[in-house]
Amino acid sequence: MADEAYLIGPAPSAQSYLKVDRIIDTARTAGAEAIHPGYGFLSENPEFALRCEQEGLVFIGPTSQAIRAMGGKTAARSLATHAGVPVVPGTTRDLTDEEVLQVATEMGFPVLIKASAGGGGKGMRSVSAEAELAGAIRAARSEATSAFGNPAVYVERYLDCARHIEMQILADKAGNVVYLGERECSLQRRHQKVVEESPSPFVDADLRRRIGEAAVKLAKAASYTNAGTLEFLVDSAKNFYFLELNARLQVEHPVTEMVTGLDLVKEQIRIAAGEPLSVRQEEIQLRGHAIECRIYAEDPFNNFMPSPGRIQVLRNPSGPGIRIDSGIYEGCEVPLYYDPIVAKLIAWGQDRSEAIGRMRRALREYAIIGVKTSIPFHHRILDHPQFQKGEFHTQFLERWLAEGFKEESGRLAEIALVAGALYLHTRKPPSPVSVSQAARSESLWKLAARHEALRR
Ligand code: MV4
Repeated sequence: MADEAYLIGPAPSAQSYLKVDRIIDTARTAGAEAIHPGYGFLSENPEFALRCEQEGLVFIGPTSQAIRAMGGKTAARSLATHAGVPVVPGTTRDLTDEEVLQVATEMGFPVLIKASAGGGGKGMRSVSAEAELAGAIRAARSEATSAFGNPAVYVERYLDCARHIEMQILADKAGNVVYLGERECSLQRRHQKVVEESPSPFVDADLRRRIGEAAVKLAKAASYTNAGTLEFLVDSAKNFYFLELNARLQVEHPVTEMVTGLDLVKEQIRIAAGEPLSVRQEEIQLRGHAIECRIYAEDPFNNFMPSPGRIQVLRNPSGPGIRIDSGIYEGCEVPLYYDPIVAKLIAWGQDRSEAIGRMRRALREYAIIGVKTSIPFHHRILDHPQFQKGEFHTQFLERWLAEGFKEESGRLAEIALVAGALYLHTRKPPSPVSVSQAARSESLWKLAARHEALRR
């Protein structure tokens, strides 16, 4: 869909997408005025934002200073504390191993050891008793060193069974800051989000206003500009605690776009161009409910193993309230080099139940053949009574998966497709045994994919 394309280097991101010089050179070659950094790669890299500033290119995001100030978790925590925004009880400086023990003992278990330079759950270890402490410190420091090149850690009280709620903000260069409502992001597996929604079924108007005002206060204290997301934990008593600020547009921003009617990338570009926000706080209305399913090319029935390969058949769902942000097409190759997300399926409805209904229908219509996807997993989540009641928390998915997650019921549509392929191939009704064997055979998938009758 791009008007122009430039080669930035070989497929591995360390030799292309993460090479600051290559990106700057390419922007020069293309005659670009500005760079939108996307969600990953260099999007929260203060050196990259600084290089853009120095080269006279507009970085569509916060200033390098603001990115740097929010990149350190302990610094962000003390900024929040000074701004009067509640944080999870814990330390605001880096600790030695002895200090970790001392703080944990004073605070009482369970505690969470977190990488000071980190974010997104990397270098994070929960500890429920003193005996586990030494091992957890070692693991957290080593993960922090390889991920961030910095072994520093600090300690927070571990909030079990809390909700992970994030608040979207926009801030222009004139100092206007607005909040655009929350996203419920508690459904995660190994710190990968699986389903997000807005509004959160757990957040009422009063809590939304209190979290929103806290987010605006913190953004102003940090002289933050452009789009940003503040992560909070909310406990069952509806106390909220600031966790970290993500200084970029996030993958799940479409659910906020669907309920606010705003185009967040357009707002980002306006802000970067020095224009004021297009809306005032009192003009922002949250309408209806939106849910996003992140479609990953991985096998939910085989421990979520990445499943690269060629997309043989692709049929996108459509209809009222359905949006797909996707990077795949029939015949394309899903590479192993990058994050396995291949599409985002978003459903909007007048209320949560209509959004769920539309999402379930769209998931049924979605046909991706050639790679395994998380679609059957999404069916199971949307069918779960606790999801439907809106009663879940950050531990929900991991605990449910630990109980065992069975293959059969989620695979009915795929098994029907294989049965159809077998029938067309042999002109005989296939036996259940041959279908279930065939469903595990790659060559049959390819056969099914080639059958024109089935494609239609
Ligand atoms: C926490 C927490 C509980 N207590 N901090 C995960 C990503 C990072 N941004 C912050 N995260 C969390 N921090 C305290 N003090 C729970 C999470 C968390 C989580 C933890 C385990 C399994 C899934 C999770 C999903 C979202 C947030």
